[in-house]
Amino acid sequence: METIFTERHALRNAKTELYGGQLVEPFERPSRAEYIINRVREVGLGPVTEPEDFGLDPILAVHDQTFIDFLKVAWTDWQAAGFQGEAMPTVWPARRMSAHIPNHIEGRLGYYALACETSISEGTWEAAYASAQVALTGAKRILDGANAAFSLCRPPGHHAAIDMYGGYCFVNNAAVAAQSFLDHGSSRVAILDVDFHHGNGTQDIFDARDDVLFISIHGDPMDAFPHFLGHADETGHGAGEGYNFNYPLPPNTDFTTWRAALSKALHQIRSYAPDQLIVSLGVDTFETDPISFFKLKSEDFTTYGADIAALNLPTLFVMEGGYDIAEIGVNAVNVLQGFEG
Ligand code: SP5
Ligand code: ZN
Repeated sequence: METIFTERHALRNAKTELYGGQLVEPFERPSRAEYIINRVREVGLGPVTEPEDFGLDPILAVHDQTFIDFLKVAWTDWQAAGFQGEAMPTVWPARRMSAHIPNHIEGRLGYYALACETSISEGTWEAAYASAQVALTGAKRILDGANAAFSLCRPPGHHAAIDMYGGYCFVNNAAVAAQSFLDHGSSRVAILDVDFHHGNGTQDIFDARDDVLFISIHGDPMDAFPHFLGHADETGHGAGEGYNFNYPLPPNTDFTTWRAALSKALHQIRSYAPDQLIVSLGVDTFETDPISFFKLKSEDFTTYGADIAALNLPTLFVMEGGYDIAEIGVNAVNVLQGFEG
């Protein structure tokens, strides 16, 4: 399987994350991608290639222009305002407040943020743009006939909504890739999100549409980030009703329970008969992940990779989360090797 990767991911190198009332080194850090690419090379998964540049249009096909314009200038506007630390919001348009987009960067950060743990730092936009190109290049490989590809995206994307960033995500790489499949002639695309966290951004983008089936298996939002989306009763709206499925699972969920949810999801994907499958591949379901509460073991990733392969669909793997960095390469590549059989 080909891996698409660029060192430009390292342009996203924030110094701070707000965690437990302290500013800590971000869990989502450059070494994550280095461990994964090293493992890809160590096992000889296949060629590692650079992304092509498809420009902004495929990003704007799923995100609001004003939001993307904001991401481009957020860091320089923050610096121009004279702040010393990294950019993070302190105020939000909460219940019954105005929907005006403020002028000042502090107001705009609150308007476009869905969480404030994710600070915006120098190079964040450039890395997020490159990450989306990695996803688009993987999609192109599939359109050109590959049965699978691995887009080693960083920063991740599945929390990024039409006009919101957060959860370490800025541009929704999986959604950009899905839209690109549709814009190149596909009728239906399925997105299976196996990251520990609910893919709220992907759900938001395709909520009212029937040309993308979105299914997510994740920590119950009653107990886990992003807390405000991902319940089982969210099944889509309008034309999209019946094309969104969530499998929220409780603390300490083990692989047997997790795999039963996957089996239902795979059955739904098979019935939908998509032209392509995109897997939002987070390995923060691992038993020793520092911010998550599922109990998958390394060999379980291989097992479920094979389960996904049984669908026999052209499959694009898009990297999302995973924060036990020492094991992230083994776990992510186990899924890909399990898929390849
Ligand atoms: C892409 C991705 O995996 N994003 C995850 C973002 C989660 N950020 C908030 C983390 C808060 C974790 N709180 C867990 C407490 C554990 N004791
Ligand atoms: Zn996650």
